[in-house]
Amino acid sequence: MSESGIESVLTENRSFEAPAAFAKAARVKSLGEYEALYRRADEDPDGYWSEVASELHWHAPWSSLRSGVFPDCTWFDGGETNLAFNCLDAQIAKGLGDKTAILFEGEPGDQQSISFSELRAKVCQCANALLDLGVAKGDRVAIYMPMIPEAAIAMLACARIGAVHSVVFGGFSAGALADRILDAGIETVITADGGWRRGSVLELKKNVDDALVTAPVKRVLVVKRCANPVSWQEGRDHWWHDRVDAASSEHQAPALEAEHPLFILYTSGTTGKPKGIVHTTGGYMVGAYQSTKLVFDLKDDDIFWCTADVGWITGHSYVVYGALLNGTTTLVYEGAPNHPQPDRFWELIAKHKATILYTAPTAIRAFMRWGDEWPNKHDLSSLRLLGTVGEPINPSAWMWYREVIGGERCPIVDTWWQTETGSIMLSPLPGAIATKPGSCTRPLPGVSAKIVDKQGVECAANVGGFLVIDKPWPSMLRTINGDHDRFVQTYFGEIEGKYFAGDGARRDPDGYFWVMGRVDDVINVSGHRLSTMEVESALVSHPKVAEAAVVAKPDELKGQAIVAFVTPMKGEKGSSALSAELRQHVVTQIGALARPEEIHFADALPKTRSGKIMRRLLRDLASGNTTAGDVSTLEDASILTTLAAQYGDEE
Ligand code: 7RM
Repeated sequence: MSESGIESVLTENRSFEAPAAFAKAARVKSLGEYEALYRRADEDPDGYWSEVASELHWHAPWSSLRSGVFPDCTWFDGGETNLAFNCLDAQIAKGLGDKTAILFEGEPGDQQSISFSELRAKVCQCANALLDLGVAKGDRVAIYMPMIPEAAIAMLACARIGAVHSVVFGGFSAGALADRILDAGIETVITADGGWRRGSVLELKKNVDDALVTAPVKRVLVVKRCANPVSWQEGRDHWWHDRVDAASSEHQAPALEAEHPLFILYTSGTTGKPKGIVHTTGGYMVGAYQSTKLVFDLKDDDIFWCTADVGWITGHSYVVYGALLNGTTTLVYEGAPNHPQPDRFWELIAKHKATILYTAPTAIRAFMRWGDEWPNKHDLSSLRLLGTVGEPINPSAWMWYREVIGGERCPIVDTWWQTETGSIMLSPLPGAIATKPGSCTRPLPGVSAKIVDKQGVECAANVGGFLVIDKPWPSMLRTINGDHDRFVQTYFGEIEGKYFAGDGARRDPDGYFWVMGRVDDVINVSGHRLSTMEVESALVSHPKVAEAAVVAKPDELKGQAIVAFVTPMKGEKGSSALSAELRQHVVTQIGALARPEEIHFADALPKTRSGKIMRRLLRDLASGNTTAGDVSTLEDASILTTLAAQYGDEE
């Protein structure tokens, strides 16, 4: 048995109860209460979701709670609401006007505390500025910003006027931004002159300028963040401080139909082209609201820190919408976790008295490696709850998180979900569900998750299978932008009548879910989703490349690392210079997150008789000479390979 296998046996049956005081104060206080709530939601989903939705403000009530069946479901038909109104005006009406909504710290150390009233004023100003510039309901707006309050303000302003936002992570290249602008039909880009990252300026406006050469838009709104010189196109480019600061801070939030599109967020699938996942107003709002409240067991005085960038779904649902919908203070930090030193996160927690920390396993593994002395220098006693998301967490990182960051008193919520699901699907409810290191435990009330085989038959305990959701939920994606057939085929074409997430998982005899990883060609590098084909397309777009195959290998820090096998064009030779050139080419095409860790040159790639590249062989090759460490604990390679073969991407 491998070292990682031993660890998994040792930890699998360790379970941790929350401290009694935590459970006593929790919204859901015991396993029995959770199970009763779960059963209730399962037996009467309409009753359950209508109760949840009624806690929010509706300009007009829905006439039908849910219509249709997979894949074409709609929620709250006839209902009208406004997400930004619920995040802001409704909180102010509850008396929270003076409460801090956004607590911000920039990488250079600048701070802002923005109350709900102030945030509403800023959002209204931005909404009015967008309207003045000609942005209308239904128009698509790209947001390409650093993690500064203006990013959240821009999102909320779009939501307020019914413009559909598409946030593009600031780490994506100009090329990736251009692809998204074209696919989403973007007419307006909101950006900044730059953002701070490890002491240097991330040149966002410059990337926008480069993207607009091939993907022109009508207007660009630019926040001055770094006093960084930028080039300017009169008539197209507008400064935020000219337009937004001058606009009125009064704006009546219009009633928007529940199914009005709220945002498009691109995520990688199995092909070379990222998918524009479409979420709609009412259902997404209900999912983000309820999941934040239950999973993080929110209290009035919480300071909630979700470290994700707003360029990812986690930033959408938990930095911005879920927190504000619950009237919770959300902490926003602009920069790197190790700038100026590896204790920046712990310094922030101590300074701002954060009570909840929600971050990714890859970050936890980096902190582990940097050493306990960094967290130990700081008073982390304000923390009461910890969360993880984005990839399977190896039990040793989980234990470190619990002991060193949580002081053994904070429950850990390991939350499984996806861009497509909109909100958390599987997670412990802290206080009610005992945790096991590496398991995301049980489904949230209202979520019907199963492990099935290819025929859709439920697997026995501990037998690996496909993770599916077999009943509609409010925050599910509605379509893929511009490609409804692909939506139907991708998510509902694999397993009859069920939403297939792309992950392999098993359930233990206690009913706990253990997610092992993707069974398709999606890879997960530091919690970032990429497709092998996307990286392959980037490589073959280079003139010296004839053919490329990309696979992932286990990586102790990143979870998975990208390994590329490249056949150079006739007359070209593989060399370290070419390798460096190709790695840089991928960065330019997609972004630094897709940079291959290794490039191997080969005269030919191994293929089957039918001409398919034998990825399994390449995967074995790529992983063979590495020590798997404990990162592969959950990612039981053999089970995944078997599942992948059933799934059909292998010979
Ligand atoms: C929220 C997010 C989704 C993919 C998903 C999984 C993996 C996410 C966990 C996880 C194991 C977890 N959205 N994943 N959370 N795997 N345990 N708690 O990450 O669309 O970017 O990625 O991430 O493979 O399918 S995402």
